[in-house]
Amino acid sequence: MADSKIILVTGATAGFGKAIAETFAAKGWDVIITGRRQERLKELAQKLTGGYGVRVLPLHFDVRDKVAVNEQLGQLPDNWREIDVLVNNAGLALGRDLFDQASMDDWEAMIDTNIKGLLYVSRAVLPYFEKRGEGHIINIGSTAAKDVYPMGNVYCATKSAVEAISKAQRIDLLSKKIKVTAIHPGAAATEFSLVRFKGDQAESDKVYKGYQALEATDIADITYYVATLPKHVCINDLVVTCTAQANAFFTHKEG
Ligand code: NDP
Ligand code: 8X3
Repeated sequence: MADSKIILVTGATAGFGKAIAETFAAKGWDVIITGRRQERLKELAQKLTGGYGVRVLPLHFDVRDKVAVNEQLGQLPDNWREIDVLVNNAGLALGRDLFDQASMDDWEAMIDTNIKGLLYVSRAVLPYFEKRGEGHIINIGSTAAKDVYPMGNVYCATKSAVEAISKAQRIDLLSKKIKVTAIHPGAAATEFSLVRFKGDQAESDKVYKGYQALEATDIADITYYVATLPKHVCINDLVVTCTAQANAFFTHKEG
């Protein structure tokens, strides 16, 4: 479709990113999907092209690898350069430990992914927005950006950084007509906790027990709403929790 729109979603192999790619494809958008798990990217690409007849460009790289980010995103094929929306979604928490006991490797992986990866991808995509004279960056933050919770230490810090970077991008890119939105979800049942607890399914299940957490599709629908507002309207900062959650500290659980 000559006039179809293009969205680039990082971390599209699971959770929010996958749901966002599906939601936009279902609305006829062409999608660039990225992640480290190549097989999952391939499967999703087949599903989206087969299901919705849209174009899909799967790009396989680690957002922590600055060289790979620039190689993959710096020279997109000509017919993929008119990107309308970038969703900086790839991210993770690793561990939930006291400050004096947490793993330094986990801290570094979160900082490198959630902060540096977001910066690398943003800078690689900006030239396309600048050439077009418009664009929209949607950064996935967290309620962890708004409040630091016990044993959340560096994960919360990385999401505070996402909030600060979003504000900085909005200010510095204002004259280039680039919208910047930070979406801050609360607890959502994705692979997030399985990753955080390093494959411990029982620990992950405990996080979502006794209440109905957000689902990935909730965030995908909200992202679609945010991305399709009129050109002169920009949602800057959006906190979204399930009804049972008041903030990063308080969730009403039953049973
Ligand atoms: P998932 O674990 O389900 O998905 C995370 C995605 O990020 C995967 O596609 C993964 O792909 C990708 N990713 C992780 N590390 C890297 C990396 N180094 N390079 C490239 N891609 C990477 O989690 P969610 O969907 O829940 O998380 C998405 C975002 O939402 C994260 O930024 C998270 O912090 C945030 N968030 C999550 C909440 C929740 O409760 N679920 C709440 C608030 C915010 P792959 O492994 O294939 O590389
Ligand atoms: C994910 C939500 O509460 O685990 O960012 O920090 S939480």
